[in-house]
This record gives sequence, structure tokens and C-alpha cells, in this order.
Amino acid sequence: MKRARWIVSLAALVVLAGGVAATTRSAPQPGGRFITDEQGRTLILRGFNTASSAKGAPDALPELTKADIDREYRDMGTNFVRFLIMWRAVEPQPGTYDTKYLDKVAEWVRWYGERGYHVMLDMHQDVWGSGVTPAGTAGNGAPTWATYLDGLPVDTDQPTWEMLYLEPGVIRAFDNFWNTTGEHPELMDHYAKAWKAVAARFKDDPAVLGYDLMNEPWGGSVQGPQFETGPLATLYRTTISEIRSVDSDSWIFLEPQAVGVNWGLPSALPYVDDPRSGPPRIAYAPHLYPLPLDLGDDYTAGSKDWTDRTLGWWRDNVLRTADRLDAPVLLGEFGLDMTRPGASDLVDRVVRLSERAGAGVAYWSRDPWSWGPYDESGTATPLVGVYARPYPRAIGGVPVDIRSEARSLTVTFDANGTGPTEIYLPAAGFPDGGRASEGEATWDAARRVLTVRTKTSGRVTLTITPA
Ligand code: 9MR
Repeated sequence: MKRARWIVSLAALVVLAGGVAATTRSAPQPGGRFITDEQGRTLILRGFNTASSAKGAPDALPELTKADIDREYRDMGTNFVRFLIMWRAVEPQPGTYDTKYLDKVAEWVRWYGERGYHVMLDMHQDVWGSGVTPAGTAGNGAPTWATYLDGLPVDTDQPTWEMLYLEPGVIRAFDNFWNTTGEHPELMDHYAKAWKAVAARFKDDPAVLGYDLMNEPWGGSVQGPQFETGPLATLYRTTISEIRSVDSDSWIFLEPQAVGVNWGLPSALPYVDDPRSGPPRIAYAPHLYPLPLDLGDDYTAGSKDWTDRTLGWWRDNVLRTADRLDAPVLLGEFGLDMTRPGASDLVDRVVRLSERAGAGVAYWSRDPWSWGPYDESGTATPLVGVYARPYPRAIGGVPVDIRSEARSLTVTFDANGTGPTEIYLPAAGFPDGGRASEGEATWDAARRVLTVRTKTSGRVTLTITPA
């Protein structure tokens, strides 16, 4: 426990110092880089991480059903899923790829595709893999054959699961993967080739938007800029080159080091080239877990102010990194216990922040629990009310500003003739659909989507109000 407090205080100091640095510079603005669909329209992605239950499941698939996807769409109109896949399931034995597992993933992708979703496959890991915490639930992702602890211990009795990252055996497992030890140059290559196998399977699947190369990378004994510009960048370059050898079109999502950056600190992730012909399709997909909430506080009283500052630093630092990477932004994870005081206010704030930055959001997570949209008994949590909001699923131009309220949505964009703008309108604020301030609108009541054909060039300010 002492160690936990020490780390937390250090982290707090570092966050505060980072905040001072951030406020002395002017905040960058979104740089006009957006994820686009096959017509070239800007996609605003809204959805869930699906699902944490896949981590420990023997088949590595979410413990949900098709009906659960239907309910999610009906209640919140999501158009995106960050779908967890596991290296242990892709490559159960070195060099052997499990095509049956990939077929099952493909079936899930089909379910989503049939409902108009875009899927991002996320190679998930927490605390390396089940090989480091055989008795616990935290370690997941990497296959046991790729787990080298070199006899170092892992004490699973920790105040929080994240503390496991500091255990000597876990640090060694990562050091072997990054080849910091010089003993396992083969592991990163395996990882990159496992991604190639996934990309070869999904390259022609229209529902698959792209690939999130590694969940919450951890550097082991190499941390910060040394890690992000060193082994992490090497992994990304190697993996991108394997993926591009079979798939030149899918988006590739890069995550920064999680520790610190999840709390709003800057990332040192360098620009990574995309060897495809045509404009790069590399996106930046950081996570957001404000430190006060990680420490168990609520979004209330004193912690609210600190959390709000964190959100500001997070935004400024993320946009700086996105500028450097020349990449659009997707908030790949953010979530909290929705039964705690202030939780809905925080979701509202984060969604607004993402709207203003033109970024997508994947909420953590789509599991039946107090953080999710439905609890263990299937009852909706307050998340459904605050996450069901009007949003432009696809925009026929380059977004300048997006602002949603319960009963209105304003989208300002520079039209580029790519196609109509599609807007999701939740039943609560828009029971009979919506009225568009300009253009020609058609309402699809079953999907709750308003399709608006505006002028195809020049700046458009489109306001939607209830019909
Ligand atoms: O919410 C998840 C928790 O139930 C697990 O015990 C833990 C370890 O697997 O992972 C949590 O999910 C985390 C995700 O995998 C990575 N980003 C932070 C998430 C919330 O802590």
C-alpha cells in the first residue's frame, strides 16, 4: 500500500507540473484530419468497447448476443465498436494462426456490419497475459508461449490491478517482448505477423474500419519518451509494414504509452510513416482515465476541479500529438462507475470535448456492470440517458464544429461533395424525428437516422431540431 501511495503522489506531482506547462502555451485546434468512409465522408464514431468479458473467455469472444447489439442500437444509436481480440487466440502456438477463431470474430463483424456499424479490432492486453497471473483475472492478451518471466516473481495481492504492472515478473515479460533484454528478438516479429494474419482475413470486409495495434502499451523497464520513440515505435513500424503487405486500405490506430498519458500527460509518440499509396491512414487512439477517478474519487467537489483541469490538459496534449502524427483522433477508452455521483456529468463533458475536437469515442465498456449501459440484471444505468444523444454519424464535408444538446444539434462543416450528412436522433429528444435548418431531409424512423442533402460546397451550418 505504501508503494501505491508513493506512486500516486509522484503521479499527481507530474500531472500538476504537466498542467502548468500546458497552460503556458496556446491550445492547438483540430487540424482537419478525420477518419472517412468509402465515400470520403467524415465519420464521427460513437460506440463501446466490446467486451471485457472476452479477456478471460476460453473462446476469447464477448459474452453478449446479437440481441444485445440490437438493444444498444435501439437505445443509443451507436455506429462503432472497439472489438477486443486476443493475441493468445490469434496465434495459440508460435506461427500457427487459428482460422476458426478468426471466423468467429468475422461472424461478430458481420452482425455489426448488418446493423451499419464500423468495427475496429483491438489487440487487447492487460498486464501482458494470463501467463503472468494464473490465479487472477487481470493478465490477459499474450499467449503463454510468449511469456518469459525468467523466474521473477509476480505478487498478485495488489490494491488495484494496475499495480501488477510494477511486479518484477511482469516487467521482465515486457522487457523480453520489447527485446530490451536482448534475449527475444523473435517476439515482436510474431506479434507483427499475427497482425498480418488478422489483416489478411479482414482486408476486404467492409465493416472493418481498422486495427488498434496494441492496447495500453507498457514499456517494462523502459518508460516515457525512451519507450515511445524506441521499442514502441519499432513495434508499430514493423507491424504496419506487415499489415500493409496484405491490406493497404484499413485504418491503423496507434496508442501512446498508457501510464501518464491516460491522465492527460503528453505523449512522445513519433510520426510513423504509412507505406500505402495515397494519403496515410494512421489515427491516434489514446485513452482517458482522469487520475482523481482512478484513485477512487467521484466527479464531485474538489476532485471535479482537478478532473476538469485534467480534461483540458488531455485535450491539448492529444491534439499536439495528433498534429505531430498528422492523424485523426479516436478516444479509444474512457469510462467510470455510472452509479457514482457526478458520473453522468463527466460523460456529458467528455462527449462534448470529443465533439469539439471532431474525435470519435469508444466507452469502456459494453459489459453488464455498473460502468456499462446495463447492469448485471439488464437494467439500464444512467449511461444510456447521457450517451444517447444526437450526433452526425457521417458528414458530407470537413467538420468545423459540432454541438449537441438534448433537443438540438448544430454541425458546421465545409461541404466537399462526398455525400449526404447522416444524423442519429434519439427518441427522447426527437420522438418524431428532426427538422433540418437547410437542405433536403429524409427521416428513417426505424434506424432513427435523418439524411440531409445540403449544398455540396462552401460552409454549411446545419441545425437539427425536433420535428
Ligand atoms: O474493467 C476491467 C477490469 O474489470 C479488469 O479487471 C481489468 C484487468 O483486465 O481491466 C479493466 O479494463 C481496463 C482495460 O482493459 C484497459 N483500460 C482500462 C480499463 C479499466 O480499468
